[in-house]
Amino acid sequence: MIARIGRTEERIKRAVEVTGSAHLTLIDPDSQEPREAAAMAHAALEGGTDGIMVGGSIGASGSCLEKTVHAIKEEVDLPVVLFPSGTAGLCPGADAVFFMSLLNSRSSSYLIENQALGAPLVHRYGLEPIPMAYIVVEPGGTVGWVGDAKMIPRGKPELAVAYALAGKYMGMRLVYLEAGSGAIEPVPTEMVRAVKGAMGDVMVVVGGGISAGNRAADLARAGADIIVTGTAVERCSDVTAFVRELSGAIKGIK
Ligand code: 1GP
Repeated sequence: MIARIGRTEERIKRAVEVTGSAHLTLIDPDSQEPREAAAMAHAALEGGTDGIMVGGSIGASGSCLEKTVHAIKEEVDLPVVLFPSGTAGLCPGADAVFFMSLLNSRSSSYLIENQALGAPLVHRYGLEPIPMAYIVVEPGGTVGWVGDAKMIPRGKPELAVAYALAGKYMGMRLVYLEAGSGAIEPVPTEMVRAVKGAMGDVMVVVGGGISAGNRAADLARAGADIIVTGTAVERCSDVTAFVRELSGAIKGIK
């Protein structure tokens, strides 16, 4: 039997097809109380975000994770996708999980071991697994350090293309170019352009350090299908206005 694309992946894909690029809001459950996270998700929905990712490199686990997912699901009718840094980042109640392998990690733990240990939980919790190649680019931030990544140099788009193609050939339907949460500079546009050029139908997700609409627009124009913002949403004073600026800047640009 041929594996079918699940409902949540279909919803995200549809958002990309309709407007050219989609926006996902990343919420770290360790950064605020569950009800504040739900309020943030609500404000992001009003601003035009297409889905909520829940995860973080440190502390995004246990009851704080589960309560946050529950509160967000109660509050908004948006796809809620887990973005785990390991098995502890899994919990019931979300719609889906980005089932990722950090392809440029030096550690088998982030390449396959967490995935093997987490797979039975994904099954038990009824989460929709969305297969994704995760590639960390300099500076890489906390996730680069925690994930023991051999980071892709910013001036070497061909290395990012090589890893992304490997992910595509292994059947991953999304590739995520990650500069690290709070990065000073997002992934370079030339790298995004080169990766999207090689990816075809595979959706290219870009995150890390995207702090303004013009930056998001440059990345979307270069080929990013999905723009992820976390830190800037957390720090802004008006989530709805900020997400509206970002999603307005990327939608319809391609
Ligand atoms: C981190 O790519 C995400 O994994 C989002 O990064 O927090 O910098 O928006 P920011």
